[in-house]
Amino acid sequence: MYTQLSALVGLSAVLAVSAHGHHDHSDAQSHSSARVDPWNEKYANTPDLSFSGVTSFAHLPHQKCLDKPDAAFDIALLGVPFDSAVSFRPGARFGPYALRSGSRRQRPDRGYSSRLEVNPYDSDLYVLDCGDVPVTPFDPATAIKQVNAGYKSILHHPVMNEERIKELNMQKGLDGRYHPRIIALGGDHTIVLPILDSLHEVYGPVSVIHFDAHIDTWNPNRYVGSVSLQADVNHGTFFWHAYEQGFIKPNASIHAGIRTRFAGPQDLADDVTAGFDLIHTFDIDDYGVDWISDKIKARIGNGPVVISLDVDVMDPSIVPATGTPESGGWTSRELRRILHSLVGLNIVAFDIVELSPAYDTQAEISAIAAADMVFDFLSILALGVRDNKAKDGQARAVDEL
Ligand SMILES: [Mn+2]
Repeated sequence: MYTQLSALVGLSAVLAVSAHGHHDHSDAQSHSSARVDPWNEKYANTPDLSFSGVTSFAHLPHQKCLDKPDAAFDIALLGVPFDSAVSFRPGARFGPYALRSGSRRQRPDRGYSSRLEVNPYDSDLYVLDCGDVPVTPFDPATAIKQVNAGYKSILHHPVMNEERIKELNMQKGLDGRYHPRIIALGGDHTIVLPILDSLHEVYGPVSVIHFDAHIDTWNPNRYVGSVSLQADVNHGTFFWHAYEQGFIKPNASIHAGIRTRFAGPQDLADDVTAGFDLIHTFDIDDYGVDWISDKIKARIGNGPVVISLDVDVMDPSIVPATGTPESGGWTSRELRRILHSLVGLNIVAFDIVELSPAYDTQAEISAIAAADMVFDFLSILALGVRDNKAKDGQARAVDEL
């Protein structure tokens, strides 16, 4: 009976080792050479399961890259836990934590997308979870400087696989060098102002594809709570500041999913001034996903573009965990179809913001949906940038027929 039980639960090896150790106690050398590690003897290099291990994004390798300026990678996941400039519910400082938690069922060894036909965790690009930028929660002006310094630092780390980046036709910086792609995990949307500052320095003015229920180009002079210069920099005004500071390319950006209320038509006139076109949430029923996708691509063209995704673009029934929810949003399925259609654009950075897990369900529905969007971002990067020179040549050839 005992033999059967010990075989069943695999105890015999463990018991043998401990008996062996006991008998050889007087001979340390013999003990160490004969030592059998009960885990590694049978289970060496077992990968972590979805529910085990320290929680990095998708169980990826991780390090605090800000403390290792020479660390090389091609794609960095960078948490930015700042939420000191929100207009309604706070809590997005826990967004990076929630995104990592929501990503636990993503694993490098099970990361193949049957739709996009790529495993972004097993491509020739090295993806690293770079940890967070530790920003002060007490002083927004300083926190924004910290985000700026942290993002710039990561953006200037060396890339790991330059040849592959070249093959993927990715954009070089104005300095003639390749820079890592960063997926920022917010944080409230204000973090995109210092992010655009950093990207502008490397690439010049960029376009933005902005998924959101809100325009975030509010002119601070017309925005609620404009009581000081610092109060004017917040998660509803940062795109206006980015426009004023020249970070955004004129008339080359677009919002998608808009449905909030406005003070009046002047808000929308300011939005045009800031360089944005606009797709309403309701357009998806009137015109469909392909129309939305075509409109985005026609607006952006081939230039460097940033994809900035506020999770409130999704309906609060899908993603309740956000600070300023608005009814009538897209499903995660609709949004993911639109994202998938953006493969081939010249994307230089992604961010996902405004995930505020205190308002999530116990089932983490928001965090899981948001982490899946990050998987799509990674897949889009792994598939590279469409070679427009080749495509234009082909299009011309067809036209000539
Ligand atoms: Mn929003």
